[in-house]
Amino acid sequence: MQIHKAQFRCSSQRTSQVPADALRDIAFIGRSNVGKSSLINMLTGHAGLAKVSGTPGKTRLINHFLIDDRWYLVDLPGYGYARASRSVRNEFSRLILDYVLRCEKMHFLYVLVDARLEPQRIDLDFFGLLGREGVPFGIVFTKIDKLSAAQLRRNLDRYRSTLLEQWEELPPIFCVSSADRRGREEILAHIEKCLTDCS
Ligand SMILES: Nc1nc2c(ncn2[C@@H]2O[C@H](COP(=O)(O)OP(=O)(O)OP(=O)(O)O)[C@@H](O)[C@H]2O)c(=O)[nH]1
Ligand SMILES: [Mg+2]
Repeated sequence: MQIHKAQFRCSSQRTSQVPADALRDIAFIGRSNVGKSSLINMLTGHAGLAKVSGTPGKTRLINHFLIDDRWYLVDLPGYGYARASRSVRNEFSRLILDYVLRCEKMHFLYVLVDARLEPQRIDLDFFGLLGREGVPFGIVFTKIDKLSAAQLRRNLDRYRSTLLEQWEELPPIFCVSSADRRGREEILAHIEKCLTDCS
């Protein structure tokens, strides 16, 4: 799939404010600073579309980008930003959970994890929740340009074994770098499949 047109549509503070049309959302979520906004810019080929920052907690709202007048790519706030105050953290979690678990537009969720890190409790718990709630999701390992091929293989093996302690079947797994654009075609092909499978 190619993306020809990507337009910022709106930022929502709550699920009731998301676009009311019938177009489907493909959303990106993950811990703060994992590279959600960078990946959205890389996939769309628009460098400044989603705001990227070295400071965690940059994306605070549900951002909808209309793609080729056909579907929405959604940038969500990061979870688990330890330095945010408790009330801000709670507000983020409420916003995220309400959207992810209850919004009918939400069609497929890519959960991003930093390929350099060992499996983090907060991500594993989140996968568990998605599984229990029946939310369709995939895992995207980010920033793979910061690892050698051998390190990446080792980290992926470790991650898969951890997941297999709890899951009988693994969700779709992708590896990307927004720096060198690796993984772009695979994700775009998967999005296309998600959009056509259930149309
Ligand atoms: N080397 C490298 N750096 C990356 C990659 N993706 C993101 N970064 C850097 O990581 C930092 C965070 O990127 P963002 O895209 O803003 O992360 P985010 O997940 O949207 O962050 P929040 O909105 O704060 O939750 C920025 O400094 C990016 O330049 C990547 O694939 N490779
Ligand atoms: Mg962001």
